[in-house]
Amino acid sequence: MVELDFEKSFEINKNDALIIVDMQYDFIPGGSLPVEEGDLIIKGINEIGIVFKKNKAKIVFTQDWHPKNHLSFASNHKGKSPGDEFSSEDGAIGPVLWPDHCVQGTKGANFHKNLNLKLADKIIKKGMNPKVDSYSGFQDNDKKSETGLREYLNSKKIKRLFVCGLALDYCCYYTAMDGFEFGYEVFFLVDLTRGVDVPEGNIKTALETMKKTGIKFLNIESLKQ
Ligand code: VGL
Ligand code: ZN
Repeated sequence: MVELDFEKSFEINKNDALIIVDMQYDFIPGGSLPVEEGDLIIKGINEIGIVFKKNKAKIVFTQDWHPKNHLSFASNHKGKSPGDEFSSEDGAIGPVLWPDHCVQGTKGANFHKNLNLKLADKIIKKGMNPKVDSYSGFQDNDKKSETGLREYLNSKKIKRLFVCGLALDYCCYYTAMDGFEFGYEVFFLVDLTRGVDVPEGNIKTALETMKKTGIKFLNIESLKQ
């Protein structure tokens, strides 16, 4: 395990944003790219959502939203299977290929019905370019185009980000790292995320890298008030 120091008690304010990453059917057990225990974090996310709302913070949901011909899908590469290593030169796709997931307009791309969508101030869709993946809620993997998240947060004068959702070692990780790079103070809500751990050890590496970078860690208890 990675040793994490948790911040203690916390007051949320109007310059904070809760970023709820990819809480869609395909990432939840029963979906096509299921994250183990992904369903178990829904209740806690709704609970802290109320705390953020009460304190006038903003709440953003991200949504993985791929066309059917997306090149992150193994099915779009001859002879490849989900989980196979694959990296395009510019970092646009990889380091592995995925099963088809979150295809626009399918049930798998929908937010889970138990998620309180009334909390959403903004929904950011990502991963629409068939040739480029977008793990981060901020921008494409090749860093050539942004999703509009940064513009939105800046227009609301957001200073601190609180990241939760799926999957810990992909979309949550990249969103948190970009948030830090873009100058926000970033808190990772560890017990409100779950990871895929592909390749094995990836969750540990993600946590270590975030810790080294200066991202802080919080658990639900420090936010409930
Ligand atoms: C994700 C893999 C592929 C995620 C999205 O939401 O973490 N992972 N697309
Ligand atoms: Zn995806």
